[in-house]
Amino acid sequence: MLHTPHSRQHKGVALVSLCVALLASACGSSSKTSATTTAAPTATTPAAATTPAAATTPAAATTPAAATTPAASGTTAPAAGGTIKKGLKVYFIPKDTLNPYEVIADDGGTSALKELGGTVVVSSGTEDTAAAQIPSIQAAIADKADAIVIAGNDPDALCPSLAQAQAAGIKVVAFDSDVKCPDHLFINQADTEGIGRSQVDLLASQIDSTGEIAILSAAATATNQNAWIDFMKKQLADKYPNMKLVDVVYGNDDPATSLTVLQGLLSAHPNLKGIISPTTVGISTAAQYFSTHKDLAKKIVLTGLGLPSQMRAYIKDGTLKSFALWNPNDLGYLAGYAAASLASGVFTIKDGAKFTAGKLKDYTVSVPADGSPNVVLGLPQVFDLSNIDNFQF
Ligand code: RAM
Repeated sequence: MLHTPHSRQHKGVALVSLCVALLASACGSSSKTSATTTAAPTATTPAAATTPAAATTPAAATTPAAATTPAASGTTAPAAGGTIKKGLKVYFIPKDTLNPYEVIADDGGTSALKELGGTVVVSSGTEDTAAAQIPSIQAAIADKADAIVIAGNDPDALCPSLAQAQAAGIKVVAFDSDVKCPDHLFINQADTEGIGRSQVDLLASQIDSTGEIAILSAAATATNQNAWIDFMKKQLADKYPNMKLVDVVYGNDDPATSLTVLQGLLSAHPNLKGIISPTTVGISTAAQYFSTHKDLAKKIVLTGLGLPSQMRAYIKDGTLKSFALWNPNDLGYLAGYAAASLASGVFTIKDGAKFTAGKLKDYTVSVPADGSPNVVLGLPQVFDLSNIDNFQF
């Protein structure tokens, strides 16, 4: 399912609460209180996990202010019963600390814990690898964190470290990109199948469902992109016999690498009609390149998943027509509430378990036969010239 630009005008509140579904795809360091801090990585951490400079950080996401914030004193009573403990410490471990998307998501987590009287520590490496995240898991254990919220750079390689954390009593929540480890909850940004299939539909509608296409992805081990790509392939097989996927390249959510693999793609496939980049780093890199190579922009349709704040200029100058996303700030906020609720024993991870996520209201855990227990934030939104100015994240 997808929100299309004409389904509504954005009012600055959670996408999930306002949207009308129009299009259905098959769906099936140091820490201090009340502020996000970036933990100093351990000696084994590759590069310092620093908060990106303000210039590279997109405008703050549209989290509504005080009106929706629960009272700061006392405890917050979620619908499922039980109370969230004060003073919780939650480690947010994004894919990396430089990606503006991840920064916005982590900010959402910080807002959630602030509402709940706890703190967030943001810690990760600067490259999208499991190895760069493991020191941050170790730091969370050493720091006696109550919960870890992690965007997995790899589905399996983080499991031994996360198991150590769980053995130390730390609750584990994955968000954005899942891990295939036991006993954790996955906060999914939107239905995985719906994202994958609708990305292909978005491109198909602009290339007459015909021609060679390619994917510019993030890290080759990223669980989220790989799951979306699997459904893109299914959608192509099911609905678009005249579209041919000729290549998938991986830019590791690093702008320089994304540009290099994009240029390789373009020279290897001179007849390319379309590119899907299901990563905010990939699509913004490609859009920037196309905006200065107008011949390419005329010949090749670009779409994917992007931040409106990064893509606005390229929609306005006609480099691309449309792309999709959800509100990453809400994703982090929901993950923060889930982590705090789990750490407080408000709910346990089982099918049908319920918890309340502040301004985003109520969520129910579902346990699919072949995947992680999860909750889904909501529906993706399509952005184009008609609505791009309504979104600030
Ligand atoms: C990038 C990251 C992230 C993904 C978004 C759409 O920022 O790869 O994991 O969810 O794009």
